[in-house]
Amino acid sequence: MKCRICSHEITPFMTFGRMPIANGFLTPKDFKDEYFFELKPAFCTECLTFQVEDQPPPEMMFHENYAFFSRTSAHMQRHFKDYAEWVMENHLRGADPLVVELGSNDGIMLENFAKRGIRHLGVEPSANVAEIARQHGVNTLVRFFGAEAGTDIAKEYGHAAALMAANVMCHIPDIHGIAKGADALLCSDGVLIFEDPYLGAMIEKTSYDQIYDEHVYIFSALSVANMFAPYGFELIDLLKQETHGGSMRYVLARKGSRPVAPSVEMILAEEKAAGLHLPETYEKFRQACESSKERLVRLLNEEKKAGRRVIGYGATSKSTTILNYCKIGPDLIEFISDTTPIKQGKFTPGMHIPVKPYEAFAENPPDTALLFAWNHKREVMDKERAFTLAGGKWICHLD
Ligand code: DWN
Repeated sequence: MKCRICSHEITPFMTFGRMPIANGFLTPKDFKDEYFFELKPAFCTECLTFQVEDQPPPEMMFHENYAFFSRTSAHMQRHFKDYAEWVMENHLRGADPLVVELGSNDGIMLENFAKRGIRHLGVEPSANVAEIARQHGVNTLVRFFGAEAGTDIAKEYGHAAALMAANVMCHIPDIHGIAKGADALLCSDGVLIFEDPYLGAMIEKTSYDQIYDEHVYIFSALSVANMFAPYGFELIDLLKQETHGGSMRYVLARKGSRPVAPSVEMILAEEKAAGLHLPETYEKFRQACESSKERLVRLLNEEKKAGRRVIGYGATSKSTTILNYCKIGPDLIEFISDTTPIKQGKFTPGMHIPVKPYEAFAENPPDTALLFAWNHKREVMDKERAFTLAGGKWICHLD
């Protein structure tokens, strides 16, 4: 395959096997037509970008029934409020600045700008989540962002002081289109700010479940610097985040237009020390994924043998990779509890484990809970103190 960023010839270093759409929760009548593709990650030694080889067409992943709503976590609501306030304090200059967010989901971040009367626009391709954003007072355009959208928005609303994204950029194969759109939309000292699950954290934890259809890239600072350099952008700041199991916030501006923070040199050096630029790191990662799979399947079989009920906690997108890679089905996990109404009463993609409302977990607690929403561990542990104190056991593929 050709690298999506620099067109260098690259080869996947492993396969996770046949995968369905990660957020494609379905009913039994849809089982026979379920879409599958092979999930194969690859690393480009030229531009240092970690990416997946094949990705289903975007319309199959992001549509009016998209199953992920950012508001489902109280912790994430706090995070986005802090993110918005940080942008306001550090990066909004001039009178009446415009902020644009791509993939603004249900408006969880932009509502903080809306409440302060700051000019804002969300650009969100999934109509159902965009509608929720509008209900929260967030101006939202149902559209994919790219070169054309950047130009159109600049014409209609003027140039933006900040173009932001959270957990979105890594979903977009055409980063060149984003860079062109950012160039057309941002004013001369405007900033492009985005955060996504971080490659450094994924390699360190073997959190291979960050890899699924929607996540076409897992970024590092090294790769982000290479991606945007041809369009005249440079990294001016990097901030590690705890969200989504370890994320990075990247801040870019036109070269020379803003001072570069010491964090940039520091984190680039840290990434080299961790070997994120070396192919052997990914061979070790492949081995670590295989060991993690063996261990989880062994654990679940031991639970089954001991006659213990196991229930999954959080039907995350990430869990689709775990379940299908490890071939874990309803014989090992009775059901998965999830607070998202659109997932409830359906079955998980590929392995077809029932998804039930949270009440099903609370009313008849299992012996063991497999924590798929491990990135929300603190919030879940606070909520589930009674289960834990009563002897409920927690397991996770990362332990
Ligand atoms: O990039 C993406 C990230 C940011 O969000 C998307 N591609 C899709 C999504 O990924 P995810 O589904 O892995 O995200 P979460 O936030 O790990 O999903 C948590 C799931 O767990 C939700 O379905 C809600 C559920 N949940 C629950 O049932 N009880 C969550 C919490 C905190 C709970 O207490």
